[in-house]
Amino acid sequence: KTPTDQPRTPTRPAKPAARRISAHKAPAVQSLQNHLTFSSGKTSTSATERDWYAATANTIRDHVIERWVKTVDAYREQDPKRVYYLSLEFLIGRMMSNAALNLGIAPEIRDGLTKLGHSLEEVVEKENDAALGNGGLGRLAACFLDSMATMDIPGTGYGIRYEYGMFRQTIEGGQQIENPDNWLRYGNIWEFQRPEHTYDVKFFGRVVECVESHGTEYHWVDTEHVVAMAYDVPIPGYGTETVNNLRLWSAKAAREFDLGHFNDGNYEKAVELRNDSETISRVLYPNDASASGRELRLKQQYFFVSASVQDLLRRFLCEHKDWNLLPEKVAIQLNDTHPAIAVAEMMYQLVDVHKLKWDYAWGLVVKVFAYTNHTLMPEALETWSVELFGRLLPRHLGIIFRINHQFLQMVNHHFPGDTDLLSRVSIIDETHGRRVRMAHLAVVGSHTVNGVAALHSELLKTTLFADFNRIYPGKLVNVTNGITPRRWLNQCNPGLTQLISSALGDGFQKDLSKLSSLEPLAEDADFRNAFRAVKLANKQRLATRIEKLTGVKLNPNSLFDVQIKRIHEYKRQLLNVLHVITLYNRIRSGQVKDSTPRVVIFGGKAAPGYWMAKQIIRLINDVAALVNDDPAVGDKLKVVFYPNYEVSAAELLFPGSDLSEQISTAGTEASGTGNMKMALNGALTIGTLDGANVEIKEEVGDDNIFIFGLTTPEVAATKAAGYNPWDYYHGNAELKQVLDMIGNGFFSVDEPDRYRAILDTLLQKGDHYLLLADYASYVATQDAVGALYKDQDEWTRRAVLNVARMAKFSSDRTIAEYASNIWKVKPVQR
Ligand code: T68
Repeated sequence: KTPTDQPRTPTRPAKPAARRISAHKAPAVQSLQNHLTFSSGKTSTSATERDWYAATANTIRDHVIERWVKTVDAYREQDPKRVYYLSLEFLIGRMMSNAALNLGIAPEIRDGLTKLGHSLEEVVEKENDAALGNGGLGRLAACFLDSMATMDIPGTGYGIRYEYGMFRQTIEGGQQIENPDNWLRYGNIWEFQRPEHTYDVKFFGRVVECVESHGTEYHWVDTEHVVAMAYDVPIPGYGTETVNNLRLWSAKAAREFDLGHFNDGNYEKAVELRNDSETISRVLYPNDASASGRELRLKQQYFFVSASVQDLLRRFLCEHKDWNLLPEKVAIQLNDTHPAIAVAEMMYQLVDVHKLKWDYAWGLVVKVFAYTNHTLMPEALETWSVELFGRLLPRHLGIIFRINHQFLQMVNHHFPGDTDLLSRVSIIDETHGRRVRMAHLAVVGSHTVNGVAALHSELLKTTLFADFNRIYPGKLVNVTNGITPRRWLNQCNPGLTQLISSALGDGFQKDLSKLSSLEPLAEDADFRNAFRAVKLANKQRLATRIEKLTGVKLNPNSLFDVQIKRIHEYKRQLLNVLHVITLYNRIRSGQVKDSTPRVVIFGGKAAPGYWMAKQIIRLINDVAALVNDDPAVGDKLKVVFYPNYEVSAAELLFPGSDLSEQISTAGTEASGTGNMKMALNGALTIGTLDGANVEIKEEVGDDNIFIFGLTTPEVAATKAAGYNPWDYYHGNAELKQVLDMIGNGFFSVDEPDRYRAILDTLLQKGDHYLLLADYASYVATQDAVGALYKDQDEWTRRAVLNVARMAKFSSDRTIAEYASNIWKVKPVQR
C-alpha cells in the first residue's frame, strides 16, 4: 500500500506533503496565502471570511484536480465499462469538507488555517449547499457518487446545473415562506465550465417520412434548438486516487441574438428569446413525490437526457468502432422515471442519427438501461399527455408508439387474448385521455428494474408491477439503499469518529462491517460513558444552533426526539404532533409527575403547492408557540421547527438526535435513508414496519428498536374491512381530547377554524394514512421510549449496538450490488 491508500481521519497527524505524489508540495499555509492573493486578489487585511473560504476551497481543489486528471487518463487508457447515473437531482450539499476528508488532508488544512488565525469550522459555514434535489432520491444519487469514486468504479453522474436549487424555507408567522436559492451568487469553486462540450438539443418541429430503397427514414425538421453546455464537478473518492465526474448541463441560447429581430431594431425581443431558452435550467422543481404536469419539466427532462446520451455516445465512438460493444462499455441507470425518455432518445440517436436498424438498436438499448423505482404511490407516477409529448417531441412520440406496438405484440403472443392485460401494461394509457406512462417505458426499455428496500421491491412485484413481473420474470430485483459513511459518520460526527477510531483503529470509513467490533464495547461501562459524552456534546452543539435560529433554549439532557424529512401526509408528521399534544395534556393535567423531559424537533420542506403539508408545518409552529411559552411545562417538553432543513442542517441534526422518528404508514415509504443516518449516529428508532425500517430491525435486533403500528397486510385488511376513524376517536379519550383541541382552535385562537381541514381529513375524509388506527400503539411505544431513556446506561448500550450493526446500510454495499448484479462493472485498478 502506498501512503495515499491509507484511509485517514481528521484527528491523525498531517501526512508530510513531500510524500504525496503531488505537484502541490507547498505547506497549507503557503498555499492558502497564495490563493488568497492570486485567486481572490486579497491580502490578509482586506480578506473577508468568504475570501478565506475561497482560499481554503481552492487549496483543497488543487489536490482534487491533480487526481481528477489522472483518473481521466487512467479510464482512457484502460477503457473499462462505464456507468452513467442519470438523475434530475443530485443533493450534494457542501463539498469542501467532504473533499478534504476524502483526500485525507483535513488535518493539515485545519492546521494551516489555525496558523493564519482562522478556523475551519467558521470558514466551512461560508459555503452554500448545492441543493440540487428535493429529498431522499437526490441525496441517494449523491451518496452513490461518493461510493462509486471510493470504490474506483468508473461512474459519471449526469444532471442539470440548476441556477436555483431547492427553495430556502423561512418560517414567518408560523408558516412556510419559499425564498429563491441563489446558490451561485458568489460563484462556485467546485465547478468547471466546459464550453467545448456543448450539444444541440431540439424541440418542437415535425417529422418527415422519407421512403428510401433501404426502408423508411424519419427526419425531425423545423425544430427549435437549445444548447446544453457542460459544467463538471469533481467527485473525490475516500482513501483512493480516484476522482470521478459529475457532469451538469446548463441551457444556453442557441444563437446569441435572433438576427431577424435584431435587424428589425427589436433588440429587446432578441434578448428575450435568449432568456426563454435559458429558462430550462433555471430552477429545480420543488415537488417531492408528486407528478408535475408542467411543460417546462418535460423540457428539462429531455434537455438533460439528450445532452447526456449524445455525450456518452460521443465518448463511446471516440474509442470504438463496433456498436456490438456498446453494452460491454456502457451501463445507464435511470434514477426514477424522470430520465426515462432516454430510452427513446437512445433509439433516436442509434436509428435516425447513426442509421442502425431498429431491431438491432433495440437489442442494444435494453442491454444498456436499468431503472430504479422510488415510489409505489399512484399520484407520484409520471405520465405525460400524448398531446404535449407529440408537440414537444414529435419524433420521440413516434418512437415510443413503435416500442409499445412491438411490446404489446410480444405480450399478446405470450398471453393471447388477454386484452385487459394489454391495456394495463401499455405504455400509452388510453383510460385517462391518452397519456404516456413513463414507468412502463422505463420497465420495457430496461434489462433490470429495482426497488430500494426489500419490502418495497416485494410490493413492486405483487402490486404496481405485478403484470410486468409475469411478463418479464426475473427483471424485478431489490437493491436496498445505503448512505455514505464518509459524510454521514466521519464528517458530520467527528466526536463519534474519534471514539470509534480510538477503539477500533481506522478503516470503518471504507469498510463499515468493521463497526461490528464495537459490539462487545456496548457492555463496557467506560465506553458507554464516552459514547454518552459524545452524544451530549453533539446535542449541545445542536441546541446552540437551534437557539440562534429560533430563540428556543433547550436542555441538552432532554430526550431529543427528531423527525426530519420532507413534509408529506404519508410520512405522518401529524401523528407525531398528536403525540406531542398528548404529552402536553398529560403534563398540564399533572398526570405524570416524573416524565422524561423531551425536545421534539421537526424539520422539512413542504412542496409549495401542497396545501395540507403547509398546514401541518403551521400546526407544528402553533403548537410549539403554546407549549414553549407555557410556564407549567418548562423543560418537560419543548417543540422546535428547525427552519430550512437541508444537507448541512442534517449534518448537525443526525449526530444530535436520540430518537429517530420513522413513522410512515406501512407500505408507503419506499425505503427511507434518514432512518439509516440516525441509527449510524447512535439514535434509537421508533418506527413502523415500513421501507428499510424492516431491514434495520433485522440488523439491530428486536430489542434495540421500537416498532409499533399496523403492518402492510394489516393496513390493507383494515381498509378492506371498512376502516372507520370515528371508532378510534370515540374509543380513546386522550385521542379525542387532542383532536378536539386541534378542531376547536385551541392552538389557533385568533382563527379557530384554521385546522378544520386537518380534522376533516382525519375524521370526515377517511384518514387515508391511518393515523387514528396507529395512534394508541404509537403513544404506548413512546411511553416505553420515555421510560427507557431514564435508564441512560441501558439506552446507551442499545444505541452502541445500533451503530455496531449498521454495516449493511453503507452505500458501498449498495453500489457493490449494482456493480456486480446490474451494471457488470469492475473497479479500475491503478
Ligand atoms: C424517496 N423519493 C423515497 N422522491 O420517498 C424514499 N419524487 O423512501 C427513498 O428512500 C428515497 O427516495 C431514495 O430511494 C424521493 O425522494 C423525490 O424526491 C421526488 C422528486 C421529484 C418527483 C418525485
